[in-house]
Amino acid sequence: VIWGIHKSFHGFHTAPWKLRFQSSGVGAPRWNDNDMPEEFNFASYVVDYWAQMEKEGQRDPTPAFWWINGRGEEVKWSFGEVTDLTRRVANVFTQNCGLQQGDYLAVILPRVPEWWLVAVGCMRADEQGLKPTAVKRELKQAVLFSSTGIIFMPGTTQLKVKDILYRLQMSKAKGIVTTDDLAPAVDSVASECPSLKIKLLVSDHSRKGWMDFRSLIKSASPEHTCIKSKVMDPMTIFFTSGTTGFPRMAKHSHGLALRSSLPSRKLLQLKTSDILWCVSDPGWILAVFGCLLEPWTSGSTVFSHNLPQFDPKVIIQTLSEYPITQFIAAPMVFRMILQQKLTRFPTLEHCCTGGEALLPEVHEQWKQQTGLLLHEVYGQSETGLTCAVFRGMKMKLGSMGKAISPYDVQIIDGKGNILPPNTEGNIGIRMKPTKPFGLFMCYENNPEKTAEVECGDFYNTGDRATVDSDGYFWFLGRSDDVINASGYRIGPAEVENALAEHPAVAESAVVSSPDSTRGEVVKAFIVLTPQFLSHDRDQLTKELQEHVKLVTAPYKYPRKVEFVSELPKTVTGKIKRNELRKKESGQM
Ligand code: BCO
Repeated sequence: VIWGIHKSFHGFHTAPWKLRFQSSGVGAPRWNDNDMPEEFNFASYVVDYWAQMEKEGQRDPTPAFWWINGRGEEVKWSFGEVTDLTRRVANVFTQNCGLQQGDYLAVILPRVPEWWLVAVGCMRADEQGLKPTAVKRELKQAVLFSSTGIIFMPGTTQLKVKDILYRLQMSKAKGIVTTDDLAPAVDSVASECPSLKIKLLVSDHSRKGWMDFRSLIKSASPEHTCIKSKVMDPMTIFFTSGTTGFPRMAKHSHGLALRSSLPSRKLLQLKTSDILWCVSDPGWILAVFGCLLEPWTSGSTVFSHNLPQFDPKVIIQTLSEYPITQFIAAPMVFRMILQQKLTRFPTLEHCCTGGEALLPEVHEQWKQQTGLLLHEVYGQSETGLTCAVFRGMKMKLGSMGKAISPYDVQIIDGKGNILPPNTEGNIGIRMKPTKPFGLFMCYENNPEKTAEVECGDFYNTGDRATVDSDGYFWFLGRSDDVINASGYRIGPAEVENALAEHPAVAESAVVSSPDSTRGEVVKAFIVLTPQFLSHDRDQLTKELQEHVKLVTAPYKYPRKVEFVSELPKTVTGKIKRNELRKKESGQM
């Protein structure tokens, strides 16, 4: 039981709501496709709206949030409870922690209920939030306030000490929220992060130097007036890998959340009675979309299973035992489920996948074994959802569907010229003359990289594709050296830097390599230092893999290793990764 909140807390099941809407009632969108309201805040416009609907008896008596952990613990919250708890969290941030609007908060949490509270609490946080509105108005007239909340920066729990240090230093984060598992790593680098003032621990135990998040929430006031954020005010940052260097900070505005409210985004056609389970790690934009924005915008139930380790058998069991109606996961998850003995899932109606290309045969097998279609979505940390096979739309096998409004998605050449149908080029999103909401604002503190991805009037995704005359996009691959393995975007330099720290590695080149199970995996070509030349290669491979898992997030480790005497290079000494990639895909 999470700090006393379980299904009987606040008596969700006994709430005497009167049903005015049928259980099939679709969550009404309140904006049109190209409307750009001046203000938008997911906490007040969505969460509080549904809390009010509940109060008026206009929403099904299904929970807003349903969490299990496989060890018999369960949490169920109504929207009213989410409103109450996230207001408390906003007060914890602003009153107990002294965080201010625009401060950065690193959030490195597994799938625990507090992840939702932190995200929404950040969105609504206003350091004047406890003051009556009239007083706030007067204060605002006196001082020019920023109108954003606290900017939350999700990160996967696979991050290691160096990754955490890099993130805290790059962002100058004022605070971090994490669990017992990663607190020692944070402590080991905290002295190198002068901006870090607040450490919040999600745990049943206390730890020296850390604030106890759970007890602070319990004792905080549930009164908090949500910040009036503008659509283009910053809301969140995702760290995302590029071809060179370390991950960049893709900064998003509240417009990212507004996109979920558009009528054209009848992507999943969620109803208030739907129960949506998205298994993405909370560190990725897919989780922000699938575990938070999309389901709650429609007033649906978010389902979550705190899986410490990925196990397809547990996924199958959960889909069979709980009344889940919609399921979102990376293609790799569907591939792993298909390797098991499947049963049909009694309540499942709709499945959606994204993060890496979906192979047509996976779609076919899924359809055969479950009777359900697999709907592909495409997007990046910079763009959020960009293309999709909408529910009910005609499906073209192998296509990732059509552009999602308000994005104008085109296939462009290297100068930003629009290419005709069925011509290979880069996927571009129009950003001039007007940047659409939902598209990232910039790479924080990195105007060079931000400028690099601008191409004429477009944001250049760096992904190659074609579009047919019906507007369906067909993904082809990356135009650069970035690797997409199991739905993770991995910069080769991050893996090469980790390998370089091992005494056996003189130099290395990391590229993607096709793989029958995982689609693509990370492969390292390694030139050994003289003293390791006589070492057992299998042993060395294992040692290097374990080494990478230790120094950086383990999902990046090279699943394939090849020892070579030299690396192919240009006359200026640049590694020709392209050549290695071609060799891997059998083109050479
Ligand atoms: O393969 P190994 O068993 O040797 O190693 C695995 C893990 O066991 C290991 N590991 C994980 N945590 C560790 C650890 N080792 C040491 N310490 C830790 N704390 O490291 C390896 C990690 O690989 P993995 O994450 O691929 O593991 P696994 O278990 O095979 O997981 C499979 C998937 C499918 C669950 C996982 O790959 C996954 O979640 N993929 C999806 C990622 C995703 O959601 N991408 C979406 C990004 S957002 C986006 O693209 C926009 C789309 C709209």
